[in-house]
Amino acid sequence: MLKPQILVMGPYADALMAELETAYDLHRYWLIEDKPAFLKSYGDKIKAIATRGDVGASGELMQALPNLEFIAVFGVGVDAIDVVGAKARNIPVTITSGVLHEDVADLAFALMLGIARQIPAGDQFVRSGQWKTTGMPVLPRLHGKRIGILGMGQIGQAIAKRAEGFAMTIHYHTRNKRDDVNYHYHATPAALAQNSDFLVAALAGGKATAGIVSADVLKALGAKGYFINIARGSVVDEQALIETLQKKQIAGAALDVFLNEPKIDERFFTLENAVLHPHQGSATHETRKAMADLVVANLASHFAGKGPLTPI
Ligand code: 8YV
Repeated sequence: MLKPQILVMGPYADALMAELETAYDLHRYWLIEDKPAFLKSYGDKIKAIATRGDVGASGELMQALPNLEFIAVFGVGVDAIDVVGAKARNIPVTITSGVLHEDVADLAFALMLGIARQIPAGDQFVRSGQWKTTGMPVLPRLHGKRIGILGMGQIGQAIAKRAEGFAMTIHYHTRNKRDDVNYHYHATPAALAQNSDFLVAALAGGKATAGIVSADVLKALGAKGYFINIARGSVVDEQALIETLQKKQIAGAALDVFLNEPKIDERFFTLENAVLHPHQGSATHETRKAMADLVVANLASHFAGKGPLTPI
């Protein structure tokens, strides 16, 4: 029997590519030079897209695939995918929910401690020999402070659980107040920021949340506040964030995500009050394996006629 043809949008780890290769006829979209010609010849043969949160799948591409049945995402973000178009065609979109939130929450705390206790600067301080002649400055503590979590999905809740361990007071904002959590709710992002020492973005990207961390929200966070982003670069007004950091109007920012990754705004490089990280929230061996397994399992379930396992 012929293997189903799948369009893989961006590279996966070798093990996942090899596993997919055993069951499917793979087309590596990122390596195809003449994409329009490819879509003309193969567009009607593609049954599924396997993609990543950061790479996505555009509406234009999906239109060139008339027999597309399924989209499997390696990741939880669907902001780069035409979800509305997929829904209109009854094409399920699956994500790797339930397996990456703990690691992303771990990284949020690494970043919070990294910026507040200046871990990268401390490393530099020791290596450069400065320690021999002077001491590092004394810094604000994290323990017992107020954390403001923007978004209270799986990742937000995993962050909140860790915050309990740090005896933090937990505040949050979501579009609608949740009945299933006991944290302090704020109706607007600005009100949340005003009540936060550490404001952590843990919400979905996309149009609905673009720039939700605005100049006003950063202002409300104040000169002693820190901003942490493990969500998407799009959720913050980056221009405002850079200016706010340049003018030291907040204490600092620790960022795992940016606009235009990996070619981010180079003004970030000059900011001493920022810790920068290359979008590594889910990048542990254990989680990447679980994510890969879930992509494989979702595709297998679909082609066995059993439907999606972890749809959005
Ligand atoms: C993934 C992410 O690492 O889940 C997401 O949306 O941003 C990350 O966890 C990324 O999608 C992998 O390419």
